[in-house]
Formats: sequence, C-alpha cells, structure tokens
Amino acid sequence: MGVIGSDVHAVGNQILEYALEEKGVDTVNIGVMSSQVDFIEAAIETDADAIWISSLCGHGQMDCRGFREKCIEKDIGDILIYIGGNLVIGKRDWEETRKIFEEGMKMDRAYSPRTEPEEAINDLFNDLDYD
Ligand code: B12
Repeated sequence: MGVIGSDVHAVGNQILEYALEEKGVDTVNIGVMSSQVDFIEAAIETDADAIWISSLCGHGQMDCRGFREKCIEKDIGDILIYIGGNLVIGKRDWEETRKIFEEGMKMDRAYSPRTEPEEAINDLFNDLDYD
C-alpha cells in the first residue's frame, strides 16, 4: 500500500494501515510519493496478495495510467488492485469515475471518497476467500 505519484497526503494512508493491521492483515506501507514501479517492486518482493493505492490530490487518472499493464509485464498480472481517495479533480459523477478505474484501467475495485476502511477490508477478505 502507498500513495501514488507526487501526492503527499499521508493521513488516510496511515489510517488504512492501522485498520488493516487491526484486522490481522500483514501490510507493507511504502508511504507517500510512490511511483508505479515502487508499488510493483514492493508487491513482488513481499509476494503480496493485493496492492492498495491511495490517490488524494486529483491526479489519479494520470498517475495510474498503465498500472495493470506494468503488473502484467512483471508477471503479477493477476494481483488484486484496489484504489481509493479523491481520484479525480472536483466533484464528478462517481459511477463515471468508478468505470474509468475499474473498467478502463482494469483495477479490481475503486472506492469513492469517505469510504470506510472496513468496507474495503471486507471486500478484500471476500476477494481472497479469507474467513
Ligand atoms: C490535509 C490536506 C493537505 C495537506 C496534506 C498533509 C499531509 N502530509 O498529509 C497539504 C497542505 C500538504 C495538502 C496539499 C495539497 N492538497 Co490537500 N488536502 C488536505 C485535506 C484538507 C485533508 C486530507 C486528509 O488528511 N483527510 C483525512 C483522511 C483520513 O481522509 P482521506 O485522505 O480521504 O483518506 C480516507 C479515504 O479517502 C479512504 N482512502 C484513501 N485511500 C484509499 C485507498 C483505498 C484502497 C481505499 C479502499 C480507501 C482509501 O480511506 C482513508 C481513510 O478513511 C483534504 C480535504 C479533505 N477534507 O479531504 C485536501 C485535499 C485532498 N487537497 C487537495 C489539493 C488540491 C491539494 C494541493 C494540490 C493544493 C495545492 N494547490 O497545492 C496540494 C497537493 C500536494 C501534493 N503534492 O500532494 C484537494 C484534492 C482535490 C481533488 N482531488 O479533487 C482536497 C480534496 C481539498 C479540496 N477540497 O480541494 N493537502
């Protein structure tokens, strides 16, 4: 998990890490200002089941372009990718934004601002077939 691009918003990332660890999820947090390559290398090094990307500053679409394709190139094409935060600039229709990230960029799940961490953690457990 980490915050992608030149984004320095650190608080949500910290909260997500605490929430995941509280539920017993082993997390590796690469922090703010992380590149696509940073995420992918960390996922490979730690044999991760999922990548959680935060993007708050509004540059999510630009910062995540080609992320799934890079995972495929590095042989982790099937890894679960979740993204959340303020993914686009301003107030756009959420359904439209969700489609950009889930259908266009082939991320498994995109979350709207103010999603409670528990919702995504439940999805993670379901997607990974954990009890
Ligand atoms: C504090 C703050 C800053 C601080 C950050 C300090 C720090 N080191 O963290 C400073 C002053 C540095 C800052 C700078 C900027 N900021 Co600012 N900032 C905020 C502010 C007020 C609060 C962010 C925060 O901490 N929220 C609290 C946490 C708990 O919530 P969160 O981050 O949203 O995270 C939660 C959820 O989003 C979700 N989530 C997040 N990631 C993920 C990932 C997954 C997988 C899942 C499931 C869920 C999830 O779960 C988190 C925990 O509940 C917000 C406005 C707001 N009210 O959100 C603006 C805001 C994010 N900032 C904004 C902007 C524009 C900027 C600047 C570009 C301003 C500028 N012109 O310089 C710069 C960008 C700098 C950069 N390179 O990143 C905009 C973004 C606009 C957009 N996306 O449409 C916002 C929304 C303000 C606004 N309304 O315009 N900012």
